[in-house]
Amino acid sequence: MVSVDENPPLPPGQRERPDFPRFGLWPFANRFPEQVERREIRIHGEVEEELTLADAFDGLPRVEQVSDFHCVTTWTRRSLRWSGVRFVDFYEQVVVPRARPLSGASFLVFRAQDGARSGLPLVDAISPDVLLADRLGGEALGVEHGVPLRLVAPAHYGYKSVKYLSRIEVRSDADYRPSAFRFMDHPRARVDLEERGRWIPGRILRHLYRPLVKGTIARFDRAMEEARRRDR
Ligand SMILES: Nc1nc2c(c(=O)[nH]1)N[C@H]1C(S)=C(S)[C@@H](COP(=O)(O)O)O[C@H]1N2
Ligand SMILES: [Mo]
Repeated sequence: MVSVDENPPLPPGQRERPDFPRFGLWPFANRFPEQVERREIRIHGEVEEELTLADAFDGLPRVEQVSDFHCVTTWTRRSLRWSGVRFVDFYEQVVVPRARPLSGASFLVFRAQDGARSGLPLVDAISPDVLLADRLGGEALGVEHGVPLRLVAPAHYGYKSVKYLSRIEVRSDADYRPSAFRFMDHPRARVDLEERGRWIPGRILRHLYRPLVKGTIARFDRAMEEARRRDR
């Protein structure tokens, strides 16, 4: 009998969750996007032409992708259905011809409307499974998950999948200030290699992070509730 493995094993140190909680570093729980109407994005840094695009998707083919999402604190949500454009299409068809990155361009820093930021080597960012997404599960992204635009980089820990994305800086080095302490930000953060952070091995970090999950989710939930009450 042939057995089909419908539930491939989770990456090292991860545990599955049935839900997809709003999540992040504590200071970001109470910060929200200022503008949710336009998929506007600014390209700056080591480029010949800095520019602001009114619509990052302009003319690019829309794609759907089902992928798992892995937070560095060890929770995984499987099979999320994203819709958006491939980051590689955006980079090659918009950023390269219009902003014209300088020859040494090798690293991208992603910045968000809430002040969060993280970076990825260009080689990782142009992997075909990296998306600029504006829809999740057949619906427009909400404030919980990154309206109006977020990065989705499924092979990397969740902190690389910047929500409320508003700026992309092109660099020739990986030197940027991450949202968290530097030891918490690995320049690549590949899930399969358990690159949770730098200097401290992922196998150790997983035990330090796991106890933080519950409280963080509660804090982000509470902040969301308060924001909804304010807006009513
Ligand atoms: N702008 C922004 N992007 C962010 C964060 C954040 O707080 N702000 N948190 C990161 C972390 S640690 C994770 S695990 C995911 C969580 O995505 P979700 O809130 O849509 O579940 O977003 C990432 N991107
Ligand atoms: Mo995370």
